[in-house]
Amino acid sequence: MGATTIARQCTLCEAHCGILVTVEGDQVSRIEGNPDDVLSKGYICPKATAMGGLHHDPDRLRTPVRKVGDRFEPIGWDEAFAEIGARLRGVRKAHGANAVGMYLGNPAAHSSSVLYGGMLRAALMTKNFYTASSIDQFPQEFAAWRMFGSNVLMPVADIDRTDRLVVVGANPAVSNGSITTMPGAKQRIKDVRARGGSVVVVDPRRTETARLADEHVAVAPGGDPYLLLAMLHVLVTEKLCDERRIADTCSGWGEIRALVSDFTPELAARHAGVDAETIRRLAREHAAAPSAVVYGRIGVCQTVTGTLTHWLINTVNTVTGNLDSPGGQMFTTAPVDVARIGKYLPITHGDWTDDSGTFKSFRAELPVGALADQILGDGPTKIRAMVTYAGNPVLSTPQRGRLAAALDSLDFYVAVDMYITETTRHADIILPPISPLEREDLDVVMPVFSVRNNLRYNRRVFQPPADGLEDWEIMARLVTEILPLPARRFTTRAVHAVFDRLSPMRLSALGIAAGPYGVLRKGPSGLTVAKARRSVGGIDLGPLRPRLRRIIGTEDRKVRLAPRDFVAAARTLIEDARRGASATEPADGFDLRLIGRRHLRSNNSWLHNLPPMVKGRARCTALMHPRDAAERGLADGAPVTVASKNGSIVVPLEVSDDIRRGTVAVPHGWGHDEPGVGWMVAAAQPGANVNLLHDPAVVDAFSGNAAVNSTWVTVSAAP
Ligand SMILES: Nc1nc2c(c(=O)[nH]1)N[C@H]1C(S)=C(S)[C@@H](COP(=O)(O)OP(=O)(O)OC[C@H]3O[C@@H](n4cnc5c(=O)[nH]c(N)nc54)[C@H](O)[C@@H]3O)O[C@H]1N2
Ligand SMILES: Nc1nc2c(c(=O)[nH]1)N[C@H]1C(S)=C(S)[C@@H](COP(=O)(O)OP(=O)(O)OC[C@H]3O[C@@H](n4cnc5c(=O)[nH]c(N)nc54)[C@H](O)[C@@H]3O)O[C@H]1N2
Ligand code: SF4
Ligand SMILES: [Mo]
Repeated sequence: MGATTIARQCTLCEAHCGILVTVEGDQVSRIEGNPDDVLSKGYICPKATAMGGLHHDPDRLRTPVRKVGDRFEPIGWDEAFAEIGARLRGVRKAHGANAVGMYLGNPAAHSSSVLYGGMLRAALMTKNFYTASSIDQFPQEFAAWRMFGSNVLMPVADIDRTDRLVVVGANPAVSNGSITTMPGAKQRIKDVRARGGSVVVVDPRRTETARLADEHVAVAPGGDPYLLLAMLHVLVTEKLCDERRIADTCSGWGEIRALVSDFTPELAARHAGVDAETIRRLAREHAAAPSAVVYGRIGVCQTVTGTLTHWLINTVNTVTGNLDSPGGQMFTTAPVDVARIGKYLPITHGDWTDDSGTFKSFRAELPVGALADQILGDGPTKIRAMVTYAGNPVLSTPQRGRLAAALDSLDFYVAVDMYITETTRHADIILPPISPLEREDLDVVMPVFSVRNNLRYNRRVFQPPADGLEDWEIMARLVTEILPLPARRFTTRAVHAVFDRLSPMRLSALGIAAGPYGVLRKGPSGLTVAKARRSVGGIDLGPLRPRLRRIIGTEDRKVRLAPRDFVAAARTLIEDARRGASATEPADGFDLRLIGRRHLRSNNSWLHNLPPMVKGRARCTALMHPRDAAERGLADGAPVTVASKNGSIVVPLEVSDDIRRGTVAVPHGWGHDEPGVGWMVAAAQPGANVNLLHDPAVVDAFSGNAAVNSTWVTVSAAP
């Protein structure tokens, strides 16, 4: 049988690298990088082959399953939807809309089906809506909302043109960039230096990215706001700011100057864990570079000062003239121009809270730390039924180890996922979408945060099975089951007929037609889906262009440098620091700070079932500095107990001077030793669930984002 090769993208992580998938018969025989891809230019990481592994994985669910006793049995789609509808409507009728909760996980954002995830969320009209965003980019959205008037306006680092890249709390050499999508990040970083620029990495660990840099600054975990405030002090007192541009484009400059006027690098040094001279030099070098960008990501999102830190990152870039300017922080002009639409979306904070009053809603969503208690509690918005879509919150979120029991206690739980995971094993019914290689799609989400404007099309590699459904079709069916339709037996068919005509592909095509390159707008390109379809590596829409004035959502159309509550919180931080106290001080006998880490062959919790992704040394280890290990009498490879006030786990120790003293790093997404999980390869090398150690109530002060890089632990020899 002849081989055929099909161009599409790997949709496992944000990079969405272009791949060439070679198929012989019904088998994927090879996956390579697509040199014609306009964004990734041939780069792929070792995970790309997992697109084939996933497709062929015998543990992947191919039909809906229903829990019978402690096992799952296949069930037909119609029967499944009928039961789900009856159960969800029953809970809503008896207890109201808030009694049905929904959790939406990360892979949902990797196909245009996410539009229908949003539709289901809207149909549910529940206050109990959660996503992985609140352990991820909430602080970045919050800072963007307050500074630029829209949560969507999270600026992207213009890495391909910058003269100076300062990476703070991100490891793009492994992650390939996030909210600055940069497939092949390693080469892009090398290129900064090759064209005469410089690269600095600010991270408690000497990461794979730090190894490519001119300089590694081993900041203390949580030390970044002190570092950035002191950099601003230097920029202000040494008059290194772009005053004209600030006056033209920003408000609040006076407040910023007053705030940092006496917060010297000497005062910041101990709290930042960085010496004063380095802080001074970082500020001066940022101002002196023709273009420069501080790029911050989840390392700093996942701290109690996440929003403040992202505000300060944006502020340092703005006052040095590097906002909305080539080589600095920029905004994309995506084919579906979400940045432009963003300012019309009403964003609110604190419209409601969880029943304990601890967590405030942000953009109509509650921080995920509230989830287990909302199920287990007995308050007015108690969750009695759940829908999860493409998420594994039992492993991916801190819940004091109570989420598994909470999910078991539900009246009804339906999961949309292709595996029986630590989370979905608690479901009454699991609905699996077709494999990613069976999907046709337009990539409309990732271009919103990519380093170049682009549009790329995903071809099907395999025809989906006759009875296979895509995520969006599953969502559409769930919406239909929830809507209060009269004469349901007759009307559902009509509703489906409407939804079928509104596939995400069609909706995206409309969005593109109405967008900045579309046929409905006058312009040179007349971008159409047909053109994207005809390309083998997508359509390049050019470098990022200055455009903030047109898309900014603030009333006076100026960048709000000094949101009052941010300034007040920063002032408290400064005053505490002056008194010697800071967010980075140890507490209660715990003496080590726990942070996370990612591996190139891993992707959150869900690629551990594919042998090529987990071969070799165990990867769920605690990384510790040799002197910290020696002080505790611990040897490399020995099992150790990592304990916090919330729990403990046992993992092998990995000793390395790549990590700052006083800090340990354990990756998340492991802990596959739960009974009844359906991924058998993963269960054989389970690792441990680091989120058992984190306290769900320790969050970023503004957005409620889980602050999992703030946990104090001890490490000792395992018994
Ligand atoms: N301690 C700690 N915790 C963290 C992090 C950290 O750094 N430290 N990082 C956080 C971050 S950034 C994120 S994004 C979250 C991720 O958290 P989650 O999104 O909750 O978890 P994932 O591990 O991505 O699980 C994805 C699930 O979706 C399923 N899936 C994959 N593709 C599809 C698909 O196309 N359709 C459907 N329906 N299902 C699919 C997989 O089988 C898997 O069960 O984890 C967070 N948790
Ligand atoms: N291979 C791989 N790629 C991925 C993923 C994956 O799991 N594996 N996940 C995808 C997802 S969902 C996301 S959101 C992105 C995330 O992309 P990145 O943000 O690049 O993620 P991390 O690799 O976790 O990098 C966070 C860095 O912050 C550092 N850090 C921790 N605490 C602090 C602190 O207080 N201050 C500073 N300055 N640094 C700190 C950590 O040491 C770590 O190097 O990656 C995506 N890509
Ligand atoms: S970086 Fe790897 S996992 Fe992410 S899209 Fe590219 S090939 Fe896939
Ligand atoms: Mo993420």
